[in-house]
Amino acid sequence: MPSDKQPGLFELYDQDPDKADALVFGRVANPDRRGFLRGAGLTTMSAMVGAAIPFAANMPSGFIPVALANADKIEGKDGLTLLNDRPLNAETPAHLLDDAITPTDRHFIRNNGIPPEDVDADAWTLTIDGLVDNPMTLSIADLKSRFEVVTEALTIECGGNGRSFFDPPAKGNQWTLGAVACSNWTGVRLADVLKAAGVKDNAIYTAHVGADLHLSGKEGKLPISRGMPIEKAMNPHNLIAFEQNGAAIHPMNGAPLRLVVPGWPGSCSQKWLTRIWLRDQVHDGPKMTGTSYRVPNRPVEPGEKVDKKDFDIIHAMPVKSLITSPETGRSASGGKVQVRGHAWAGDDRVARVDLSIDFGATWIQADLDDPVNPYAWQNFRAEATLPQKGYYEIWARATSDKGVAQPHAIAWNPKGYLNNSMHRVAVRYA
Ligand SMILES: Nc1nc2c(c(=O)[nH]1)N[C@H]1C(S)=C(S)[C@@H](COP(=O)(O)O)O[C@H]1N2
Ligand SMILES: [Mo]
Repeated sequence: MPSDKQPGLFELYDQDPDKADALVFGRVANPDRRGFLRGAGLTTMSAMVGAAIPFAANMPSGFIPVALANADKIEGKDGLTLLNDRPLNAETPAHLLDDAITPTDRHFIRNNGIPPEDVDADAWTLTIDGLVDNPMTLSIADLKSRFEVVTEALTIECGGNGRSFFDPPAKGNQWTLGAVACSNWTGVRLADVLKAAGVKDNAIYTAHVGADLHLSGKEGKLPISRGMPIEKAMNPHNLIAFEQNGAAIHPMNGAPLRLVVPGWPGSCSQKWLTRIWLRDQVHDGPKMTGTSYRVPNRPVEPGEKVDKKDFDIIHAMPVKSLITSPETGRSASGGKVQVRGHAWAGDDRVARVDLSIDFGATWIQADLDDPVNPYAWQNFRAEATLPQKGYYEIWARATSDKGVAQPHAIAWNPKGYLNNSMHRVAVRYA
């Protein structure tokens, strides 16, 4: 059992309803009542039932709101699949990611801890400190007035996207395909802010701090704090963002301020951002050490035990594509199928996307758009002709401008990261 085992609400209530209440609702004053519905669980609970809970204090101990027990709805999100409720993790089915720019209500959620409550954007500050000449603390208004504000479409993908397909399985959120999105993000360039702070020569790594709480609820204990080498931090497409798709960032996507570090594991993109600390060593915050967001530095056999010292920190994400139409399992009424999707390639560009309807025997090259800006996913489309009635699979394979293509099989690794094997969609020509 990993020490960071994080049971969900259903699991908790099943095992120990009183403890579950204490965790979700804070201290239970009266064993027959929840007392004050407040503290750690309230934001998440309200977000999940889609409204405030005026009579929360009357809810009996060990009682799960019926709306929550059937939770498929998170306020401001549409059609996401819930993988875990504590912490909240939800992904988007592939066919709901069809838009060129992912609407906010379809952007996945990956939380490691408890999001901050009662966020006040006007009072929010970001501190830049550590190995800088001018440590500074800036409000969001300061960021807007002191630095150029830019909007870019940026792809964020969780390092564990695709984990559910690993065999033997890997522990962690069982993401299928939908822990990826490409929204429009508005903010200032991280590089501009770091330059203004004056990065000292001996700074080699960033350390990111957010305002979410560790699941234990312990004050000052961070659920996640990751960083990146200073060379990546200076990439002009990393944003300190305060808007998502032209409006406020969704509370579960990091409002009011977050990092967006496209091309690298989503974990680099700290939400609820309060501090960026520059260090003269590789950052060692939670989820930076051990085997978190690391893969073996050599090919390993499925199921192989790998020594901790043989793991490297994941940098760029691999080349990948997603078929967003047709939806898998659909019937095509005629023999023609319009195929659409997106492709992306970490720090690189996608050079081509090929599709197969005959289990990889032959391939057709899809039309592929340029990215609207670097680090936006690229849209592709093609018409596939199914020769006769029956069952088909549509496969997509992207190739980067470095000539690297998606593999057929998963390169297995113990923690189930970086699954970029080809997406397969089932279609029946009926
Ligand atoms: N403060 C904070 N930032 C965070 C996380 C978190 O739990 N807390 N999760 C990270 C991970 S693992 C991913 S994949 C992305 C997901 O961003 P999203 O939830 O907006 O889709 O946020 C990252 N930033
Ligand atoms: Mo992630």
